[in-house]
Amino acid sequence: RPEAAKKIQLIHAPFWLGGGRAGAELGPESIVEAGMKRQLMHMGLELAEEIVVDVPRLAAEPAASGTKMKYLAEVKEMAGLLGEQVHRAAAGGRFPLVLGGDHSIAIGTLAGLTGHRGNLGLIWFDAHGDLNTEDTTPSGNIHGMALAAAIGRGSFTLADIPGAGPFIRKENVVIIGARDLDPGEREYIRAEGIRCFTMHEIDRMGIHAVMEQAIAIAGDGTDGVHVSFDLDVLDPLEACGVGTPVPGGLNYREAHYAMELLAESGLATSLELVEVNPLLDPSRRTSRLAVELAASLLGKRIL
Ligand code: NNH
Ligand code: MN
Ligand code: MN
Ligand code: MN
Repeated sequence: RPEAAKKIQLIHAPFWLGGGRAGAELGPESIVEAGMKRQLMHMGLELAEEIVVDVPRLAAEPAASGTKMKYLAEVKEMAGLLGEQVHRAAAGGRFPLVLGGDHSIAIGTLAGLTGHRGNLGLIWFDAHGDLNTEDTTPSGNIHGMALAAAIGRGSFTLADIPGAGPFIRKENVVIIGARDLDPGEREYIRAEGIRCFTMHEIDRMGIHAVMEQAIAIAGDGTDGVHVSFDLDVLDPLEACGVGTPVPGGLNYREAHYAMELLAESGLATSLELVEVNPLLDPSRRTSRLAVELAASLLGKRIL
């Protein structure tokens, strides 16, 4: 079990420019409306006053800045502002629970976390690899480059964000649930030996064995583990409210069981939930799932 009930710091990062599809900026509010605060308080967790980061919300067409990376200036500004809040929360002993926003917000979250912890492990739940660079991106969307930035691959990295600490060591990174990797990402994963449990490995080994290995890898010699949870890791039949759905993802129980094992491990020191786009899911089921998964990671048990 996680050590004695920690204080949770909810941080909203209402940002969509990294994913290039409007609606992701409505994710944080939608997740709170779906009952995040009620749920956490019901579990006896203490909540710090929630923070809404004043991210750049509107922008003209991406500036022709001599880069293929769309909205790079806005992403940098967002990451600096978010990182500051995440660092403050972590340094204050609170558990940062960051609500996105598209996955580029992870660059801000990780800037803040690495500013506080020198040796962070990272578990990346995602249908995608998010390991593209300016040179390999098929879309120019920076959410597809967030993990690359975290480990120092490419021309835009954590080092470009004021206050960021060291890159995450590749040896302590795990990707879980991948099923849509771009050619440059596959090549990089193979060449560098990035630990990537694709849906194929999950089918073969089962989610229990995958999570045991993932926890061992992310926890090996690290002083904290961040869980970056892209809701598109779930099967679109469970969670249709994401910008880039890919068939064949985690089912409801696999995802919950993964969170429950993380809770048992007591290893996770922060969580972010990203890519929820309520415009694509009038039922708001995806937002409710985000609440339930956070609860499971934070120690909610069936019995
Ligand atoms: N790999 C594609 C890209 O880089 C899609 C990324 N989309 C995501 N990533 N939602 O998690 O553009
Ligand atoms: Mn992602
Ligand atoms: Mn510090
Ligand atoms: Mn994804």
